[in-house]
Amino acid sequence: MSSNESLENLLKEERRFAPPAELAAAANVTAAAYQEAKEDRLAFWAEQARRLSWSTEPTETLDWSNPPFAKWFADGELNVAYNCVDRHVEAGHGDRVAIHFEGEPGDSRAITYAQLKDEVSKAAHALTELGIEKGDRVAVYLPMIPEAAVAMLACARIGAAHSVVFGGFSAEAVASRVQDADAKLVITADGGYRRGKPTALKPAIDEAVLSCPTVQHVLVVRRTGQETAWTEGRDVWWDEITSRQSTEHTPVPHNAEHPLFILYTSGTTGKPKGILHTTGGYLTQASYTHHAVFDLKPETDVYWCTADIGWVTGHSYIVYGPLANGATQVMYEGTPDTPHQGRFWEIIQKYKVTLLYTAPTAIRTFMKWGDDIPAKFDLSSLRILGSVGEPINPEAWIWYREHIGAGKTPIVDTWWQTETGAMMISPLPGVTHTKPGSAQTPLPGISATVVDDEANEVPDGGGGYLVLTEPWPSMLRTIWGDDQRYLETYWSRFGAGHEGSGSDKWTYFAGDGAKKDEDGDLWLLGRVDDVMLVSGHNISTTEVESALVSHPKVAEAAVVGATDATTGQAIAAFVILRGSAKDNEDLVAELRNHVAKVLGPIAKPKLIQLVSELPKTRSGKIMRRLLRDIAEGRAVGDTTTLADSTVMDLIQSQRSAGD
Ligand code: 6R9
Repeated sequence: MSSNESLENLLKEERRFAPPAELAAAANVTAAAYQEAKEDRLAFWAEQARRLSWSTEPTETLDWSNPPFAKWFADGELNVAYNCVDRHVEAGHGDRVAIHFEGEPGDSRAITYAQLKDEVSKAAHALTELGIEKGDRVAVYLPMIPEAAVAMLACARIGAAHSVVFGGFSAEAVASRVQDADAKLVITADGGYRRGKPTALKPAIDEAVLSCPTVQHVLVVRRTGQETAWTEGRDVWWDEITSRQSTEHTPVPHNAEHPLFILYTSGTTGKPKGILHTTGGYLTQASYTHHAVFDLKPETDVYWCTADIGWVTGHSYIVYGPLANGATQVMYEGTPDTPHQGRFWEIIQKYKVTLLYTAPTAIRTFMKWGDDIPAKFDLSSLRILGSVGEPINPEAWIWYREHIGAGKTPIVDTWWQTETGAMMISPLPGVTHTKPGSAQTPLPGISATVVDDEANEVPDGGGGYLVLTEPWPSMLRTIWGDDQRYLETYWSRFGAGHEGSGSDKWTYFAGDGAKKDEDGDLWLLGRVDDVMLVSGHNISTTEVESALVSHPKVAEAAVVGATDATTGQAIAAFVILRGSAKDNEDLVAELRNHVAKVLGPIAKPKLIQLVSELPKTRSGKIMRRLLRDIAEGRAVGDTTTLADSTVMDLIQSQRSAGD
């Protein structure tokens, strides 16, 4: 992309929503925070670090003497599990529910902070009995059950880094991650419930560990009770080993820069990157952002994040942020349509959920299922709605606000990454006048902007690449075992890390396209690899998708650029209709014209294919690479990270039926 042909500013959004007066009046964080952080960013973060209980208070905030390798609060010491559990019990909140667990088959369990402390303590002793020591790595491969949080906190407590791997990944995917981290222990379950039936998990681990010589034990949580193959001496039942441990466990302090976890992100090519997060800075920002962006009032709020624990959102906004803040939260094991398509709304009604955090992919699925489903439930407890994972299309944003938020709850569209560890760009619910589809403003203490190819900051109204221009507390520290790849992937495109740049400023390249609107607000436009070049114009897949979703008959759309002899790339769109909409001969023409009207004729898709599903990762991101394979008539590439591997066959058959 050249600077004079940067991402086009095609989509105009004029709607604005002021924060509710009542919320603004009592908000945890006000506009003053931006000013305070601007005056002295490091003092601001030092103050936020005081949200935590330190066994040794840090005297130093940031050590950036060896960029891009950061140290935050480097002379401080703390225990993350103590901060997430014990201190709430000591403060007299032991009877507060930490987790309302809702199993897919309908079983439920309420776990108080006092009980959580006992569970984490027993698990910490069990890990020690199994030979796990400070500095070791433990792989976690579990369904969405409370033991997943307990296992992570037990690792944190004794100073072993966890590496959580999605319960849906194959044996091969698990093996490569376990090998890369040299994990000594794998924690798994017999199985979990998904789509109404028990799904085995342990067989994948049995297969994976055959090629993982560092693994000494497999610790197995009993969830489904299904028949499970057993290797004597290696395998240990979780309930058997934990039940004989003491509920008292003294948390030992760890240095602020001690590794807390590794989480693998797939990346577009090559082997997965093990993103390393450490202790003090990570917990500071996870806790602060959860407090600020969800305006959490721990005494009265009921929070629910629908992410899986195997995704970074589950780490920062199910386990560490909310528990550090003493929140009461819902944890749900299953899928949104089991046993019926109103399951989420039923859960919100049952627990009177006040704060909901979910992904655009889920919201668009609910749009597809129809407005009448949420309308059957009492959702009046909700006061803030969050979104994460992908750009949220303006129409999906409006639908979320209207049909879930009764037309009045603020929507916080939170941009961040596995690498950033915690939220970076988001509205503040009591401050920001929100705009559908825009993440808007860097949070207090965060520096983000948009640059062109030559690393020049673009003016308001311009587009280019999202960059982060100052280090932040929860930033990744490196790629596990590969400092060089860390440098090359994130720090060598712009700024001081770029050869010959002449700049002494280190600049983090996020890999996302973005634009600044006339007010200077930020719009995220998807991964830069997904930007299309049509007849010399850069067009973002996100904007064409949003234009399609703004048509009343469309629920969801995925757009890719397919090689084209005349235009370089041609726009190909895969479209899912809303529940009530009917396909007819003119619809494709109508949709093409609609895009031309909203964005201009240049953005008119050459091909529109109606489909019933889209290929998505387990965290709900559309895998456009696979759709590009179809649009260009190639064999479909690697599908191992797909949530449902049958989707590609389905799309192929719908494509040939449409031809
Ligand atoms: C938290 C998470 C990171 C990538 C990121 C971007 C996309 C996430 C977004 C968003 C637009 C948002 N992304 N949140 N794009 N608006 N609010 O998703 O982490 O799985 O590492 O993905 O997700 O493309 O670069 P991760």
